[in-house]
Amino acid sequence: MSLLQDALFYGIVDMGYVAPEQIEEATKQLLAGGAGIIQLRAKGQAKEQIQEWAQALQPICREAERPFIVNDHIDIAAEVDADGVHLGQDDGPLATARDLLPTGKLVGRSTHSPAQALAALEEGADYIGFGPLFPTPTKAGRPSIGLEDVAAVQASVGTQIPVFCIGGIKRSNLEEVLAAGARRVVIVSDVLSAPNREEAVREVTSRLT
Ligand code: TZP
Ligand code: MG
Repeated sequence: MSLLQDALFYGIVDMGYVAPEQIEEATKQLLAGGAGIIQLRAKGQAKEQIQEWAQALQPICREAERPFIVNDHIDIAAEVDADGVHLGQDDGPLATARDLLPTGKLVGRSTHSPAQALAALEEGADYIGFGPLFPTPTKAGRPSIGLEDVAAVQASVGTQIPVFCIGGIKRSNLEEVLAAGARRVVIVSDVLSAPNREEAVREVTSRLT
């Protein structure tokens, strides 16, 4: 299993952008392009359906030796032996996930300010998402936070755990995100909507090293 520490690009298989019949292919494309970690995100879908998808993706990620994370659902992560779970600010304490998952599983947290980033570190998060940096249809309604705090969060929290910048990042604005101090990114819609997803991810990962 590759280490979370090695992951510079965090791929999200977001079912808002992936047709159900393409879920395995899309996951393989993100992995082939160099995604260092994969999350299944399926907002508004029935739990039975999410578990079925998670069950399908777990062996693909295991085979590729990259961590597989389930968004929101600790019980599904446990059930399919995922490598961890990702929780938002309103998804309860990280300790709940620690209690319900075997030792060594990853627990990530979404954060939207430097204070939340620090709180997540203190709560024991294995990594954080930090954003949305820019407005994004993938998380409509969540105010964007801009680039001004990226360098400080990377220089503080980012020396302890991986900080993945997220939200409205595209190949076309990646340069300014990196110039602002980001080291690791999540890009969802721009790569999932690309005509060649693997190529799109490869372009991103080649610029992150
Ligand atoms: N959390 C903060 S922004 C976001 C999530 C899940 C969406 C990122 O998607 P995109 O399409 O890369 O803006
Ligand atoms: Mg959540």
